Amino acid sequence: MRTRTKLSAVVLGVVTAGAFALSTGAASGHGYTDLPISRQKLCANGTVTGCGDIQYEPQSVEGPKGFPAAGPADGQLCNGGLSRFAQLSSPVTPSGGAWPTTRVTGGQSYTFRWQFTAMHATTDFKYYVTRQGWNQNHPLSRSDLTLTPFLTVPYNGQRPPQTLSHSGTLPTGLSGHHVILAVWTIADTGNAFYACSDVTF
Ligand SMILES: [Cu+2]
Repeated sequence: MRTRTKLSAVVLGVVTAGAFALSTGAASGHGYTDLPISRQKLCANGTVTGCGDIQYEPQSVEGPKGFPAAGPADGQLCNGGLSRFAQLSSPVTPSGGAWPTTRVTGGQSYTFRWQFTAMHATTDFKYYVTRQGWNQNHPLSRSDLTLTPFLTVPYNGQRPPQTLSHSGTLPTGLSGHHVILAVWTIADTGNAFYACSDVTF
């Protein structure tokens, strides 16, 4: 009897640990930008079709943090290094068309917006943009980007609200199609969330 009690306590402990692992795993993906609208949100709202799994979980583009020194490999920046979301890094949509763009103006203020399904403790938000003359015919790589962010929003380990907006000035000297790479760096894990938005300056 004593043995059985002990055993069930052990079993209960294992089940609890398992449930905990499951819940932290499920919490692994949790935020995306919708201003300017990101590729994952365009897939989720049906504007771009045939995207695969990302249409059901636009918040899940989670990869290693530390970009640009670390982070996802070149060619996988827009999908956070996750092969099942590789469509996000393709220079064209799954049907072969151009990614829809948001019109923006260099030198003017823009209000960026994130939607979160899990409000993780946050180090900061950083925004990068492609250089003039970037290679638009391959998956986005470091060589395409100005590797100094044009906007950094420190967050000091706080948890953001469900919807977070912040403003910054868009860089000057750019024209035509560009990609803004938004990076949400988590304070208490080794990860960050990535979102690419196509814009026209
Ligand atoms: Cu999460």
